[in-house]
Amino acid sequence: MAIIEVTVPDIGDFDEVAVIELLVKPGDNVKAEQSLITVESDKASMEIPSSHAGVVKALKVALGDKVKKGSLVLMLEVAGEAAAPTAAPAVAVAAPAPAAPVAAAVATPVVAAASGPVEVRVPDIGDFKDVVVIEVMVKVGDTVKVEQSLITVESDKASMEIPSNATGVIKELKIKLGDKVNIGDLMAILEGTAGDVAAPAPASAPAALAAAAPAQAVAAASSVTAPAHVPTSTPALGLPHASPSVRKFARELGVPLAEVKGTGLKGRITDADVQSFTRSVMSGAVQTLAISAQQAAKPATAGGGGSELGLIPWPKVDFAKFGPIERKEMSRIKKISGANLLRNAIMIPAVTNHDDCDITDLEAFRVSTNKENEKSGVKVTMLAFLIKACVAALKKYPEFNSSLDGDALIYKQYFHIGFAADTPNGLMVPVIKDADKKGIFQISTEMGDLAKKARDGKLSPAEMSGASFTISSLGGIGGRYFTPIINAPEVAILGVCRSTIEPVWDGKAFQPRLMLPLSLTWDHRVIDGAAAARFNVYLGQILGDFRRVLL
Ligand code: CAO
Repeated sequence: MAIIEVTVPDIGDFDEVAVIELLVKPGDNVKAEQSLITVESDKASMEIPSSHAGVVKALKVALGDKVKKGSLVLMLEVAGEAAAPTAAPAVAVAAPAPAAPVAAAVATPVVAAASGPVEVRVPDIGDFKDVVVIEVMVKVGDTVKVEQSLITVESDKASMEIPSNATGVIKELKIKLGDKVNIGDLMAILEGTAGDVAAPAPASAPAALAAAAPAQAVAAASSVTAPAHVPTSTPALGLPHASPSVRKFARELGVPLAEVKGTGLKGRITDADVQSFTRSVMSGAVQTLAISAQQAAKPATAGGGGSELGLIPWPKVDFAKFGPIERKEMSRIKKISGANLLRNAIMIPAVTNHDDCDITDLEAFRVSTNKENEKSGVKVTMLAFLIKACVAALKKYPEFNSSLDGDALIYKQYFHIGFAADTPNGLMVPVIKDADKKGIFQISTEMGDLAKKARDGKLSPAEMSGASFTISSLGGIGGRYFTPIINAPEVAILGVCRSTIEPVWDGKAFQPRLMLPLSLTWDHRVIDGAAAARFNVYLGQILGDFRRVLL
């Protein structure tokens, strides 16, 4: 056994790059070529792999450290007396060119351009062939400067931005998303503005491409120096799919890229995605997992002990003094939903209106419909009718189908209805998408499927997101009324309990009618009491005579 030092190899022109990810920890068994850390400049990111197989004894870098060629990454225990050099790893980006031209290229002198059209071509990008254009960062009419990134290309090992070697206005773009490019390909034609041109273009790799340089140093790397390779931008190691500049942007804002949904090519995360995620978090529409987890980690009953709100501390009681007890950790779902419920209960000035509606005829229709369709295997419950009735009421009173966005309201023109489902692991809220476009049977079938998935713990995040209004039905269990908590960023939720036969005065006599108790909770910042009362009355009218849905 021998302990060797693994250091950062020649990483081209990168003087000092930040460590943005630690991919291993002490005690880990690593293979030769396994990536150890990810480093990043503003133009490229790359992984530094191990040159040997062994066990990590000590990490010598921390997140945020700046490293350069020769910096110690970690101590590795390797088999054998002396660590035998490993063959230069098969780094797909290895470029045969010596390091010198790259360094020279970075220092490319900028010279005055002749006025008139200037062709901007793909420079020497090392061994890369047929790399795909995954992002075009400029458009015709844009003024670009030397070194400004024009496109991002991606191979299976790297993503990198390709900058302009000239200053000017883009007259023509010669590439588009999805194109495959090689050295020398024409990217754009600029109208030079008596500006600058870096000479000579194709042969010189610009700074952004220095990411390809580390591989050039591989052959020269000592036996204990880890060769570098440029990482794939596919999230093989849990890395989100994003270009280095987007990663940098996200890091500056503190945005967890793993939680951002990419809308670019192949789900790639763009600057706009990071901005829109930031806006959603700021408006309260989205909560990062880190914040959810922080809240969940606090005592759920105490909601963080109360100190944040200036309340007296939550009582601490030694229950065992009073009798036998058993302590059980809450499920993950309960912790996360608890944190969300607590926020919603505290943050929303919520009011609940209770009402009853006559569903005698609808129940008779439901029972006869189920009888007629006994063989189909689809059973219709009152909840399917409630979803349809709510859609009609949401159309009539659109503020119930809205969300607050700062001082504005977002009126949703879709009707995605969440329904609370009781599962062994806790409360989950699957969503019937586009309920306005679906019939009662389809809604019932989807509800059955989603409720089963919820109970089996198989609901996907997509199946639980996007609701514009939620219904919580305890009708199958019992009870009279309750005060459901709004599922932010929605602004209202309907609670339903078990229907019972009640004596209802018809002007002459009491009649036995089947009455359904409704509890509508609404956000008083958005909805007024009168609107809530009208919503319930209208809902009752529809449930009382379902033909009104057609009106
Ligand atoms: N009044 C009277 N009976 C009702 C009723 C009502 N309002 N709603 C449902 N029922 C009946 C159904 O018709 C069914 O009767 P049969 O067994 O005779 O056919 C029975 O109650 C069971 O219904 P169900 O609960 O299986 O079906 P559903 O469509 O009403 O609800 C679901 C589905 C997934 C929402 C439900 O199973 C569930 O999980 N409910 C709990 C929701 C919850 O926990 N809410 C609280 C959230 S806040 O903590």
